[in-house]
Amino acid sequence: MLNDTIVAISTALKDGAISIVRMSGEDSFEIIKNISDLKEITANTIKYAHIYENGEIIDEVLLSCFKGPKSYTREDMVEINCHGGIYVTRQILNLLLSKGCRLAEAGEFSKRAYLNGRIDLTKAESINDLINATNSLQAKSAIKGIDGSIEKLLNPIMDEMRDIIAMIEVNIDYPEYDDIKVMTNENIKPHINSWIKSMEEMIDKALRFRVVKDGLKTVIVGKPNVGKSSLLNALIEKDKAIVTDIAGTTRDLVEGKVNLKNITLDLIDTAGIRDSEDKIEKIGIEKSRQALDEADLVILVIDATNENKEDEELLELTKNKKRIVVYNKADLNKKGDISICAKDKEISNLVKVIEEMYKDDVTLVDEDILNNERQISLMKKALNELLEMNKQIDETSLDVIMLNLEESYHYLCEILGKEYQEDLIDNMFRNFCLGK
Ligand SMILES: Nc1nc2c(ncn2[C@@H]2O[C@H](COP(=O)(O)OP(=O)(O)OP(=O)(O)O)[C@@H](O)[C@H]2O)c(=O)[nH]1
Ligand SMILES: [Mg+2]
Repeated sequence: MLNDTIVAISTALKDGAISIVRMSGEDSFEIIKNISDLKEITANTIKYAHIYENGEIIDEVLLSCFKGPKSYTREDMVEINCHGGIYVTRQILNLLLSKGCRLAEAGEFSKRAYLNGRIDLTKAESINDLINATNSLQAKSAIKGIDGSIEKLLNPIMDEMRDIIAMIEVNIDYPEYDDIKVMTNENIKPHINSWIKSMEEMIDKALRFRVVKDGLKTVIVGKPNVGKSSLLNALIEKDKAIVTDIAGTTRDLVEGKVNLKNITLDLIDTAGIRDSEDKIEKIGIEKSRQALDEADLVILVIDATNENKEDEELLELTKNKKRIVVYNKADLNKKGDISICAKDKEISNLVKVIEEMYKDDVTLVDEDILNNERQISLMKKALNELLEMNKQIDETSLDVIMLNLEESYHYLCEILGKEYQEDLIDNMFRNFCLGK
């Protein structure tokens, strides 16, 4: 039921100076008049008032009244700024519930904003992303999302697709109509190729940005005793992993998190990879290999005093991964492009290389970019439709091309949470006045 009046405590329920209880729905104004000394509602004002229960004042509040559609949900809304403190806030909530409000479900205010057409689905997602942001990149991209970045990103390509689909449709349905451009497989091809290119670019950027935004899964590998655990400890500035001079010290994966200037590394220190007969160590080495498979970035550590064939094997094993090779134990021997001394926490040149490596991806925050898994996977589906069709475009009839294009377009609409038929039909009417 969309028209019932919902209520929730919008601030964290703990002791504090102020709490906000928020109400939305058609009875909001009636209900607030019923429990307070506010008798006249003037939209978009903040009024000083008292809340009453059984004739007694229970709190002194500020009431913000928003007249729909000029409100967050597009419905009539009231925000009650009451005194913080769990008891009073709950008392006001219970009072509102007893007057006919229903307790809002999680996210229901934003859901109403979406259903009432105030925000599209990507904006609703961004509101949630902003609330859950833990670093500046996440927060910045969420703010852009709330501001409509996904719509801005998709609009040009969607406009073009919609026009082409509409033109094909007219070609098929009204072949006698001669004001319209004749559509053929040949003149559709360049459009499809350009859409494929932009979709691939959107996916690529989204994946690159997601890594820097949500944390880079960084796996430290190397043969035993090269100083992997020492490097982990130096990076996280804590003695988390056990360090000894015994080869095979680390058996389980050890995790740590470090915030560099612009990116977060989710670090995993692994068991040194070698041929081992030890049962426990073998399991650890198997885990190292799995972690390696899933890594966004691999730091391969080589002992500068003891480089041998085993390191070559690891270089081979990691050659297809995004990788940085560091030579450790610089206090004993300096070697290679990136030389560090993990024991003494001298690792600044490694940190610099990592920051440099992702510098461009970090600046993607300033662009309009797909924000999450749902959006990326729908974009992949839209792209796949075009790729499949492109393979056999020369043998395909115009109506099959149109169906495939519609399918692809449908996925783009789904990113924004739009009804695609409606969208297409609107455009048809806008561009052509057939049959008048
Ligand atoms: N001289 C010197 N010794 C180091 C350095 N880094 C680590 N070591 C020493 O190398 C030995 C092994 O260090 P770890 O960090 O445990 O090495 P690891 O690669 O994690 O070893 P495993 O867990 O057994 O695979 C310890 O005795 C460290 O003190 C360094 O920069 N210089
Ligand atoms: Mg170790």
